[in-house]
Amino acid sequence: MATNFNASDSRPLTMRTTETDAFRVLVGANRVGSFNTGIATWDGPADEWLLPQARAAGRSGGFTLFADDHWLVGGARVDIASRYEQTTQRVYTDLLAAAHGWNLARIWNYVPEINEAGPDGLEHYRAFSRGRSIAFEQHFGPDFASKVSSASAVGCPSDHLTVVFAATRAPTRHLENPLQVPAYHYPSTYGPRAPSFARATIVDGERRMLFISGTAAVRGHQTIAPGDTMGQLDCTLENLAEITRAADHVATAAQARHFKVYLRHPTDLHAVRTELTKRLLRSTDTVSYLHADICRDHLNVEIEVTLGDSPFARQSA
Ligand code: 3EB
Repeated sequence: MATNFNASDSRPLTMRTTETDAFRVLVGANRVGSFNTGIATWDGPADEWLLPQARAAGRSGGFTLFADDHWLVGGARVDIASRYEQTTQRVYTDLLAAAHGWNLARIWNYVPEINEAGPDGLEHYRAFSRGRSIAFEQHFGPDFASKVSSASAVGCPSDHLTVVFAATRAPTRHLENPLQVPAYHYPSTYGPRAPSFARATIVDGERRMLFISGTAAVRGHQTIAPGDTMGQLDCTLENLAEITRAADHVATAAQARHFKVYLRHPTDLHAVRTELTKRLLRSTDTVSYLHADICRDHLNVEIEVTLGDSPFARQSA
């Protein structure tokens, strides 16, 4: 039988040899859901445990679901099979069907070889963004931008796309950062379809929560301090301060704060951690430093935050 090996088949993937420090998303009672991103954890917890009181709630399309009375969390881990746009569109069509009747609050995307180009020359992140956008448009119609939630999309050393979402019965409000062009309005120089996410989502439940999207050195729509990690960190911290202001009381009242810091280069860990410890972090915060490519290839650092005393227990197992 003839076998065709394309470029991505022959490229060795940097899979981790140990499972212990590959970052995993765990869901539900007894961690019944487990989604391994393959991402190396350099410091802090190597997992986040979502909805520890949830029960398994079956499957929908590619998603395994977990639920309690107020929240629905779903995870899918699918072979990307070098078809980024089609695979992403299918996964998001499944996601939006699974979350029907709930309010989307947060989506985490772990995208294999995120900065590599596909056979047609389109960067994988851009193909991913295209598939995601088409799925949103088909589900919500032309006004879909107002429906997108907070999110992150980073690289992962795997051949599987991992997508995890959290949706709620409570009302949600999606926020934008006044210093940044909404991602869904990025010009087409960044790809044929703009990324479908909001800068943050507030959940107005019994206990309020704030999900801040992956935040990087983007001002307007432009990349700031390309290739300069510490310059990018300054801009990222300003962006975080601004979106926190936009969310007002929710952020400042929060006791529990969970950070994930994605770094492209191992050599940046020490300086970034030192700076964040000095300028941002409290002793009660949970922080994981993770090795991941960022969706624009000149970006070296991205930070996401989840705030609120929540049913999301985010600590080491
Ligand atoms: C940016 O501001 C940086 O495509 O879901 C941050 C958060 C970024 C989410 C996504 C991308 C995404 O454009 C990248």
